[in-house]
Amino acid sequence: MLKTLTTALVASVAMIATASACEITLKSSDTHPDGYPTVEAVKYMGDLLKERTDGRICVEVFHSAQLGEEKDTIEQTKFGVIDLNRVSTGPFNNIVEETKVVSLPYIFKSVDHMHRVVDGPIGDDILKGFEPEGFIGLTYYDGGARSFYNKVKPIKSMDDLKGMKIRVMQSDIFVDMMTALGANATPLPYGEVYSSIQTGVIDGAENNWPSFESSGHYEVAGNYTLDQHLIVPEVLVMSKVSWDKLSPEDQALVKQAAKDSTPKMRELWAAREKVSEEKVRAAGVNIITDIDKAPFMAAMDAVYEKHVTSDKLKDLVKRIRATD
Ligand code: GTR
Repeated sequence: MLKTLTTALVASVAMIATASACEITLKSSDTHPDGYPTVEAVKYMGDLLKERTDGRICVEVFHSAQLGEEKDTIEQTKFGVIDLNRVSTGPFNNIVEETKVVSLPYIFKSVDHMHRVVDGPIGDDILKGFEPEGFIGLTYYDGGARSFYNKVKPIKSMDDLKGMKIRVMQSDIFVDMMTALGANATPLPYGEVYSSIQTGVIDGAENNWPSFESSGHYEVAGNYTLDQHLIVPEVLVMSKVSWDKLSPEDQALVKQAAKDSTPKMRELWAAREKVSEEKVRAAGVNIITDIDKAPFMAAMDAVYEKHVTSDKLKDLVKRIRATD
């Protein structure tokens, strides 16, 4: 008994010592479960930061939406309640105008094209758009290509989508995208998708392989059509409130550690995409690959017309299209 108590005491003293070694602990949010590439990448960033500051600055990742759904955590980040947040650029569309361009359907020719854009000056210009809204855009992560899945029938053409209730991320662009495709858009938080499909509130949703798999959505939506209508990058942002509390030297260290976590994230992403695809296929999901993307692409003109109206966005779209 005494031995157990002593061991417990030693363990807790050790924990306090470790915890107190961090002068600053940055609280970070992620909707995905532990082990998911984005979660692991932010942990990696934290390891780099800890190492580079001799244990002075640490990062604590709250995965699995422990701090809330993306839209709510974005608000909390603005107010400095959450320091770091890893989210899709989608839920930022109605807040940071520049993020709209990377959420446009079929704007990128491929994931490689998206990398070339966000890794260069266009990506930097978009990140700058976060600051006036109370966020520091630190770096980009990958979100693969998003495709439709549903529990009703295999979608092989736009006709099949007609009238279907499809969940989208909470952004006007995605609502308009679904309308242009003839479906009924249902914007919902990510955490509500599984039960909404199960109970028939919606017929399906859309996402990449790792999200389709890790969320378990493939268990309730057995048809996955690889139309790849969206390649939406993800971002790691910091609250400007938290950022302003750091010295310029520490700000530079945070920024660098974030940037350095992107190649690691991409490596983890590539591996996870394969594993997730294997798991979904093994579960017997009907994967539809023979799909003509041209009509889907043509329908998107309406979305561009409605959303790419300011000179700023027109210029960004032009520059993205001029990037090889
Ligand atoms: C995932 C993305 C999440 C979240 C989710 C969604 O691909 O990584 O950040 O945006 O999609 O559909 O809500």
